[in-house]
Amino acid sequence: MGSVPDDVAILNARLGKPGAIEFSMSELGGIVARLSSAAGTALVALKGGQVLSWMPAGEREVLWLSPMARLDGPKAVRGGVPVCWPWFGPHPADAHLPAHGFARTSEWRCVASQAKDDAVFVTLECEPGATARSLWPHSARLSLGVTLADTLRLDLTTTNTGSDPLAISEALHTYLGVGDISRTGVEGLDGARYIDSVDASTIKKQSGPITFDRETDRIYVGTHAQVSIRDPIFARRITITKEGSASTVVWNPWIDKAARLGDVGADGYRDFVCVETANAGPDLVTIAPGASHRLTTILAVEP
Ligand code: TA6
Repeated sequence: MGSVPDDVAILNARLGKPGAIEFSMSELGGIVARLSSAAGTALVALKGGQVLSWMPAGEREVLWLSPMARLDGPKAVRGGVPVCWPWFGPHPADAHLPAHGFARTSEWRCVASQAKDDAVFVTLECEPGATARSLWPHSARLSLGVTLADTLRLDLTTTNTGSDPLAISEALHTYLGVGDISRTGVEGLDGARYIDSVDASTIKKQSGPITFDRETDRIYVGTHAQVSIRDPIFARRITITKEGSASTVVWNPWIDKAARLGDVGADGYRDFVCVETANAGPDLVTIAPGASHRLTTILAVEP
């Protein structure tokens, strides 16, 4: 048995819950918290505060994770639920800044844990380094609550600790595993308007379910709708309910963009769809000094 790194041993002593919450050094090269209950298991990395896995009891993995995922490099991990904050997509004013902000490449620390009945909770807080703080000269606290029950709930809370109003955009950029993207449908956005990012950001209106036969990258705006992903191959429906979110982003890179990204794997584009609980595009969030905003996504799986 190799020696357990001190920080893992300290985390387990302080925040571990036998049979429910265990910290370990992942073979991906970073510390992860494994949440377990009768309802299933989940894995949360301290890097980026990123949920990497959710397996409800008796169900296959719900989230997709890049075969190239590493927790010990500077790159964001592709897959699971990346935290896009304090901006979504390219920085609105400076294209040199990292896409989707710096939370997903920052170290986070676990500050609370709880296991009761069939629910297991951990709370993580983002610890942006000096570089991140230099990129974004504002004062805010960012926390992520992860609740494993028969659903998986993520609560991303921004607190404005400064003296000026704070404007952010954000997303819980969920990668959902599917049997075959070309057989997958996303339902619940019929009639919603969207920004089509692969067609000169043209504004369009959704008609019926979203299906996939090419690169698809859309920000549905002004919508609070529950969305479901119909997967006939895995014979399941994943439902996403959200709070504090006015946008839903739907993305699949398809063949050429997946090849350019380089960390999707051969044909990996077929294996996932991103349905993201967000505040993006025109749906900026402005937080008054001392106030907080919570972005919540709740995933459920039905046969
Ligand atoms: O959410 C869709 C999107 O904004 C796409 O435009 C694509 O860039 C994707 O996010 C992944 O971004 P990443 O920086 O993780 O490669």
